[in-house]
Amino acid sequence: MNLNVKEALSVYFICGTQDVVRPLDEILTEALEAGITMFQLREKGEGSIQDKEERYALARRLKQLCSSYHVPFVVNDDVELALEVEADGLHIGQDDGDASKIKGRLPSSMLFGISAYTVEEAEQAIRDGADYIGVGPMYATRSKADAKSAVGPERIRLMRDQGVDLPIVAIGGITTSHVKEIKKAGADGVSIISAIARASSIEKAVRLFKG
Ligand code: TZP
Ligand code: MG
Repeated sequence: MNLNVKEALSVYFICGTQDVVRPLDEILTEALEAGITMFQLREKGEGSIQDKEERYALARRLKQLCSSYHVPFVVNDDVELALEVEADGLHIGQDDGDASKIKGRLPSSMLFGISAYTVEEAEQAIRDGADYIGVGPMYATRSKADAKSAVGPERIRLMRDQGVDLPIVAIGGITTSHVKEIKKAGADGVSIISAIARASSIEKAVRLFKG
């Protein structure tokens, strides 16, 4: 997939079955209809699907759904799964293994995202071959059990000031009211779980996130 990374990061919806109270396929369809620019399957934590076959079937189905809207499909954490379903991207955190080794296993066309909390982690992610970094949590979040303390958009500003020029997506506790300050700090986009997955109107939420 030949994609513009910064554009794809614009409204980056992240979700797993543990995050929703109605079928994920249905929620993702609404989000795609509304114009999300990328999707990440993050099947993780309490309530997530543990059965491998079931996880793979879910990933295949959601990848197909994203393709029909020409929206990149990214897999969180799981290299094997990303390779198996030929995902458009893989996203890993700081605890998911040696990033440069993981990068070496991916087809060159596969988008590679890394979460970075500090300037040092951002610089390391660049050396490891990341195509973008996810920075956060921006604000307090309930969607990640082991989330670190919130750093706010100032962290993105600091990274930009220190010369980090990779595409950046902000994450963590983001609502539609935060978009302006996050972009102003130097982010290329926002990534969101609950403010889309649990929105009373997904269409309206995505429209507001698009700005
Ligand atoms: N990484 C840092 S915060 C977070 C992840 C996966 C959760 C973001 O979810 P929400 O509901 O948008 O705060
Ligand atoms: Mg991870």
